[in-house]
Amino acid sequence: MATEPYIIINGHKHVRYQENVLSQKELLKQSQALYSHLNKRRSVREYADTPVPKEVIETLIKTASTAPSGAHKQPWTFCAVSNPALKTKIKEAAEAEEKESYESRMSDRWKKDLQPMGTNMYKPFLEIAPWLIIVFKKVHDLGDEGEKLNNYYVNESVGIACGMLITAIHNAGLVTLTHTPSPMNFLAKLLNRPSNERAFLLLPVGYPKSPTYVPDIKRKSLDDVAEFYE
Ligand code: IYR
Repeated sequence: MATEPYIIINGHKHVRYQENVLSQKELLKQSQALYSHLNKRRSVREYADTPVPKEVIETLIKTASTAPSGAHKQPWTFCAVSNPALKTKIKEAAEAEEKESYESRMSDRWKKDLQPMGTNMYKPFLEIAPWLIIVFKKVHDLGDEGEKLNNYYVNESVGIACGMLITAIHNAGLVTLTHTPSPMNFLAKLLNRPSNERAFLLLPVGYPKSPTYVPDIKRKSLDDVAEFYE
């Protein structure tokens, strides 16, 4: 039987999915190769000021934007900042919030949990990294007349897109960090974002400073994170 290039379901066109059927041996090889590659990823807080071409950042953002999302609404905006004056403003505002957090908002227990990571209120990477990608979630869309249009599972969708962005950054040979200054509303102001957008995550992107040291953490074993029901 000839396969159709597309079919219609409920009046909507469905195109044929490009299948990629691998042997069991190939499945194992591919899954192990990605695991071994991603297991080398580390959050890095010290950056070189070496430039990264804009086209690379554009490709990383396009990759993140392939993420699945509720009703395919793609409820995100990725703001990529390389402008030095703007990076300085972001650093100053983030450090002001972080100072407040470290000095009064965060509990002693929280600060104790963070001690092995060596974090503090100073965020020099916000100026040194060649790019900052600030991810905004769209709590709703705006129609042509400014009316609110629903988005669905916004946090899940944007979280998945951020995971794919982090993967893409690592795969490109660059490093990043999931920076969450809190509260983050200063980012929407500094970047003039529309009323339907809220800052979700800030990711510096660049080469690591050489040499760079990261905390000697261990990842949980498969047994610690998985249960199988066969
Ligand atoms: N946002 C603060 C504090 C912080 C919180 C957690 I949870 C971390 O894993 C790391 C840092 C900061 O950026 O320092």
